[in-house]
Amino acid sequence: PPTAVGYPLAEKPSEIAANIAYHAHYTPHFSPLKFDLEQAYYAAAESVRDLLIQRWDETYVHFHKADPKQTYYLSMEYLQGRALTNAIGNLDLVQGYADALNQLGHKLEEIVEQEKDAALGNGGLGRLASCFLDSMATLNLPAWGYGLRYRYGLFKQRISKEGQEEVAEDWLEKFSPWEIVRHDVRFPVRFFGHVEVSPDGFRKWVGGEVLQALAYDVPIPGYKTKNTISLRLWEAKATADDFNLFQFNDGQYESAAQLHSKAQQICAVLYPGDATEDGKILRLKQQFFLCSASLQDIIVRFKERRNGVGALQWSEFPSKVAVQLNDTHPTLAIPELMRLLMDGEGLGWDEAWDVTTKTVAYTNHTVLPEALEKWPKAILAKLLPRHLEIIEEIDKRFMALIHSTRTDMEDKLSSMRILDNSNPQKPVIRMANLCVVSSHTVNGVAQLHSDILKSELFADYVSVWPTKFQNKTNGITPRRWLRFCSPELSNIITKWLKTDEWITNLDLLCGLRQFVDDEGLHEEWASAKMANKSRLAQYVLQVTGVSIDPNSLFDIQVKRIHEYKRQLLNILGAVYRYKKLKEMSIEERKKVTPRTVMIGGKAFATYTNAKRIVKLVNDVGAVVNNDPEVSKYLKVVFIPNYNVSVAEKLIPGSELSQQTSTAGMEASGTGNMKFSLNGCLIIGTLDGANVEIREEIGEENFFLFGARADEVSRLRKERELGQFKPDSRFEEAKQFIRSGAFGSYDYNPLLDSLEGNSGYGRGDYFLVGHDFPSYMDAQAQVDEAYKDKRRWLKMSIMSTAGSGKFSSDRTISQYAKEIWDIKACPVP
Ligand code: DL6
Repeated sequence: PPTAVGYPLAEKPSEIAANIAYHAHYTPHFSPLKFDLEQAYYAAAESVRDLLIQRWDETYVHFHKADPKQTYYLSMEYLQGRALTNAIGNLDLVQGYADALNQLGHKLEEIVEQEKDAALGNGGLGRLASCFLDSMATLNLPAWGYGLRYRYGLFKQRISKEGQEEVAEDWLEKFSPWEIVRHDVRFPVRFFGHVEVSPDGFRKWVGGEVLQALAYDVPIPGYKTKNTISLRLWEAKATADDFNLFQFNDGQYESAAQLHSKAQQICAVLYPGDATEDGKILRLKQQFFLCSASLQDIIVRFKERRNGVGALQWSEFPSKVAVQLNDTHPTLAIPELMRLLMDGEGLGWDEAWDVTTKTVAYTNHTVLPEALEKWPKAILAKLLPRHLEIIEEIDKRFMALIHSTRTDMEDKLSSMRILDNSNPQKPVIRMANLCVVSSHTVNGVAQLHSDILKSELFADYVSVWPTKFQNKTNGITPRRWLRFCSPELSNIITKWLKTDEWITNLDLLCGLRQFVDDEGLHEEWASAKMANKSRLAQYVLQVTGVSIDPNSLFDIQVKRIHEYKRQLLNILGAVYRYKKLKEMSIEERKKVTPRTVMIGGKAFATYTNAKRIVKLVNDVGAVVNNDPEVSKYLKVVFIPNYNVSVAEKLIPGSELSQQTSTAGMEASGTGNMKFSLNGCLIIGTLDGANVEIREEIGEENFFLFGARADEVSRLRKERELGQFKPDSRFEEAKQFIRSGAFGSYDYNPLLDSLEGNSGYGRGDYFLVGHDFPSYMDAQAQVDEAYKDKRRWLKMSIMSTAGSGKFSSDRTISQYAKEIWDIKACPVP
């Protein structure tokens, strides 16, 4: 480990300014003599990085000396967003940087806007991983994140007349100041090849193609602590030896650099299309690449730290290493750890299995059948032949366990085993089953979700291993999602609570309840909200050209576009509202609560109905916003290219958040927590973490609608049997769209999916028709409540006051204690 660290770096504004100027000059990325916004951003970021590197090295040295048990979080996704505001916020240097940049002729608010989001994730799962890293660092926990360094993160969404268009987002185009390449950290990762057996029965995976995994580290600073941990992102590389100079000189340029191009494919994009066999192979390659590189790194560190203290004992591995699988994407870590231990370190099966199962834990993030990964056995046989052998052995031994200890469960084995042979021509590997069988702990991400896992998806396993299953309700970091994105509201909270300790102890927010009737707090609260709404209105104007009124109710739904999340309820509701406004007299309209409905989110590129929903929202907006009779009372805006930095603008200015998933289908949701923390009221179903939010903030502060999770399967059956009578408002809204009121695009296929006899054979699977009337009734309650400003403010304050439970610090403390068994290791 390095020893020469720890020279002090300047933190006064004048010294910060000098350091920024130094970087502008001596670590240039542009031609000299310019110090525009972009140059100033890079120089400022590099000066912050200096401070982080110092803390980072100290943290590494301290962890190395103290040698505590460490957690390694394996995730295919991280939605880090921007780093500058977060870093200077966590270092408590926001004012210092604002002043320093002023001295240099720039404004901090403008500089931070120069940064591109690191969007190495898709939605909630990736953002959760990023919130977790912030909490791990803040809680001084010895932990690492591992992921992939995708060249293009999640696509950039453009909205045209046709609807959504996907464009590659080149976040690394100019360079990211937030990553450090570690040229000394690289590991070989093999694909394809075959298994050789030596005369003494030793098995070895050989041949195929071998790429290098090269480490890029991103510093993750804790809030007001020295501890700065790492997010290690792997990039795939081929070497000079893999470049065929002979072929190149012979004019065969492509084949000369074949392995280089294969390496580039691995980290090109997140979730490449997997409809073809090549697409499936590429996805599995990505997953294996992450798992293999990370585990080799973890093993090297374990050996390095153990070597000084007597002989290496592999049985000690689980007392030094906890590996958390973020969903099934990194499942291959299980057979890879087995392989490295057996084939690399010479352990026997039983010893390797004991180490692996005491090390690995698995978090499930969905019950959607289409999201539960299954990979064809034939592809595994080709790409990872040794791993398939190991997986089949785990499966065989699991069956033997059931045969010998649980004969009563034998009839369940076909659905419990890892290998699904139900189609003997095309056997598949069920990744979730492999995770459950091989992990010491399995958890869901909200109480309702964990209960559903135990009573439905994993019920059979619960009867085999009753203590394996836990709940860890998700959380969000209060730093990014309140302190930094809404400084006005934060300052008010700090003033009234007489402490800023709530930033690291979010339960303290409940102290606001004692002031819920205080006029003084109401006035300040309302003025902070209005400032945030005005800022949001400016942003909306800038990105959409639509002017919205900050005095209207800001009603926001932002999340991935998916039928189960039911953005369709929202837009059908807006269509109905529009139709009624058109039918009203001028006098009647004046009594209506003016609303601005904002919807944002990306649809997966191949998900046709989701893309139709995006188009519909845009088409409705184009008509409503240009209708002079109505646009004073209703605006419908599609917010393009929703991502973390856009969320940071929307959430503080929100007043009503739509959390409308069909009950039982949203594992948790974390957007709901961010809105509630910012004093936004929720209209929502009893799904995922909504249930717990409602419990915490009080049911009188939550606009509830829709079927309960335990009613859903009966309602679906009734619908199939033709026993469903649709509400006239639902019929009217659909009919209005079908009539062409919003243009000539054919919305019939989308609307047909809501009919009992749907051409898609789903018959309104997501129960939009069933929940529509109660949704509209709840919306009417919202309109009434909003008219009473005092009542609304009280509900808003109660939402923030009741959000303490949803800090990711709480979630991570629970993981640390109840799953990982790790303890804080603060850098002195
Ligand atoms: O746990 C984080 C996040 C939850 O809040 C969401 O409810 C859940 O949908 C998401 N799950 C996934 C996995 N795949 N799918 N769908 O993204 O995890």
